[in-house]
Amino acid sequence: MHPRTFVLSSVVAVALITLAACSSSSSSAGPASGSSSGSSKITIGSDHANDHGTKDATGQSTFQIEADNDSSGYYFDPTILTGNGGRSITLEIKNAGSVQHNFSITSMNINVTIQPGSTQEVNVTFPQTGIVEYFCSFHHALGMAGELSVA
Ligand SMILES: [Cu+2]
Repeated sequence: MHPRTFVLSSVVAVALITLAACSSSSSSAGPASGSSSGSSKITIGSDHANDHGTKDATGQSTFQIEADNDSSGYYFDPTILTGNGGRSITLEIKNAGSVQHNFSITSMNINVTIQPGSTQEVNVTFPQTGIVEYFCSFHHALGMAGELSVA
């Protein structure tokens, strides 16, 4: 091997190692910067949901949640609603966004569409254990989902 060729290949090897180190560090920085911008994701069942917080409805007979959209995406606020296991509650779902949204719970046969600026009431029951997922049928794949869980 010519000495100069050897030097060149060493430089390439070092460059490749540096690239690998850069790409692994930048991929770990991605989720961290995402959560600091307030549009972090949580996993609900097998879905990824845009997380806009948790609220507790323990002891309440009605509770308002918002279906909304902004520059960060499509979401429910709160995204996680906790309450008494097995207890029924009336949710007042307000569409605070600029487009049609929907509130669906497959296991309860709930599928309600809400116009922008409107509110729809829906009776739901908290699970005894685990979670029940709710989602917007229009924006489910974009992370517009949430869950009822036991406080
Ligand atoms: Cu929606």
